[in-house]
Amino acid sequence: RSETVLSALADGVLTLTLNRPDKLNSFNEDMHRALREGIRRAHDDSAVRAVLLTGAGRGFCAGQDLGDRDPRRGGPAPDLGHTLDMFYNPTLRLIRSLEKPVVCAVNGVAAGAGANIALACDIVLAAKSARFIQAFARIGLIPDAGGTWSLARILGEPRAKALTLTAEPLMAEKAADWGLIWKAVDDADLMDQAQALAASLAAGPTLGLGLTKRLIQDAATNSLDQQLDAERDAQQQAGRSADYAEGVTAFLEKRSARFSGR
Ligand code: T3D
Repeated sequence: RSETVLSALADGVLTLTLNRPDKLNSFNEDMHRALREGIRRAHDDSAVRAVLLTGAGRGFCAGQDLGDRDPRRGGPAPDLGHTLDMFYNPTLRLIRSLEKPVVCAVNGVAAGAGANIALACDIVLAAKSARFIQAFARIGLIPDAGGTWSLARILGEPRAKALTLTAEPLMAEKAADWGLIWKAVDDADLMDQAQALAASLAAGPTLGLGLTKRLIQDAATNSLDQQLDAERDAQQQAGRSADYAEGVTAFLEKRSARFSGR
């Protein structure tokens, strides 16, 4: 049986490649489990200092494998709330709670939950030919995998509603113009740029980067007072790290810092 998620660790970067290219890397249960295991490993393994998520073949991810939801097979209607609880939501939470940077290289179409998993990552690069499709309305579902949350938050209601109610594709360059992703890059350059970015993050001050990620995420729901307190606590922690001492020493010695991630 072929692996549904390829996993490779090099230079502190754990690369997770969704690997059901014949189905545009849509999710079956096996791929759900494999992706979740991959991100759990990133939580648990201190050798992992950044994650790079991408897809094999011409697509990034087409969301749920609809072949596994064929109503023509009969039987009761599927319990989709349960599958969100079992599969999509834990993965989303693992990505957001990982105190290490997650780079997503969207190599091709990202549809349904596939689009929204990409948007949950910390820095998203997309090939110019890639498109993001909130495909749910085409099949009578609502945008899940955090889509209503991230789209409303990043784009505001007018664009979030238009994208989700029409299911119109959004090309990568426009997604970047709208601030939904970090960058759209030439297709041929995508993986080089994404790998270089992930490698430079993995060589960074991991503890400080993890705290920064959490602060930015928490800012949306914190008051300024709460956020100032959270910054104080995080800076207290960062100030005790070996990487802070190294960063300042390297500056004073006019050389590049060699961060250990601690
Ligand atoms: O169920 C739950 O647990 C609830 C959670 C739901 C989360 C969701 O993600 S719901 C949304 C599910 N996804 C979709 O509705 C997208 C379906 N796919 C498409 O609309 C199109 O495939 C794309 C717009 C993504 C790409 O179009 P195109 O023309 O580039 O490719 P294609 O020819 O449609 O697809 C290529 C192959 O992949 C094709 O197989 P074939 O004919 O070559 O054997 C196609 O059937 C297969 N494929 C693409 N998406 C899926 C899929 N097979 C199963 N499930 C898919 N989602």
